[in-house]
Amino acid sequence: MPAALIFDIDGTFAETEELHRLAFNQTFSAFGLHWHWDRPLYRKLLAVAGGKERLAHYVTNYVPQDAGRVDIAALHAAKTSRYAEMVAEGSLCLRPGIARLLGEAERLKIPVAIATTTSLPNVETLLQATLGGEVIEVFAVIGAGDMVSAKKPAPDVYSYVLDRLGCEGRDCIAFEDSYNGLSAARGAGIPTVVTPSYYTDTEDFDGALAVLSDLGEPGAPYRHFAGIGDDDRMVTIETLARWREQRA
Ligand code: XBP
Ligand code: MG
Repeated sequence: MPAALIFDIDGTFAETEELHRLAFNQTFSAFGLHWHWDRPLYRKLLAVAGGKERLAHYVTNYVPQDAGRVDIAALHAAKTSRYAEMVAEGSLCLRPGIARLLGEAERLKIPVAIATTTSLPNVETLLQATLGGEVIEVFAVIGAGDMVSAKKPAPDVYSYVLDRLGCEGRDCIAFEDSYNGLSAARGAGIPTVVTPSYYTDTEDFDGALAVLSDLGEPGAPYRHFAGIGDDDRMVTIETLARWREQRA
């Protein structure tokens, strides 16, 4: 059995990045800024993990003339509120297999945790909107946002979560959707299942335990892209245990 399952949020739990992009653009308008992040630009900007870091990168590299007139922290706080409002309205759903695997882990008493770049309020709102109720208590540890100083692809958020779980990386499984996320999890020594998302589908996932279209559901198997798992149809605790053994 894996000692714990550690999930990324953005792109892995749900396809959130279009909503983040929308929230950024609405915030720019509200602040009177003539900035607009279209999809091709946002794809490039996503190389920088973290909203504040992404904004700072954009100002430096795309609109240096505006550097003196923007407060990145204020802009990001407003974007976070706007994003939370949209998530609370129910515009997102969980990707296939997420709720099923969480339920299975809970039944088998396998701890589940979160390791994400986005801020804690965003995680809470997303969990509330998609899983409802007191679900946040299901998670043994949540590593989010500025709880660590170096964001993905640095391994810090995964190390933070492993410390609090009291687990070794090699005994757990991480779930990620991006190159940055895979690098962070692997940097902490965690075998990682990658389910690429809308903005990350062309990235390099070398070194992943498995690369799959999603975690699969009964009657809707995942598509296998790379790594282990080409004979299976759904990611379950049993398949994860077997994959870890085969890889050991
Ligand atoms: C996701 C991110 C996040 C979101 C924005 O990375 O980089 O920054 O785009 O969230 P990952 P915030 O899925 O690898 O954790 O604006 O709240 O930072
Ligand atoms: Mg992600």
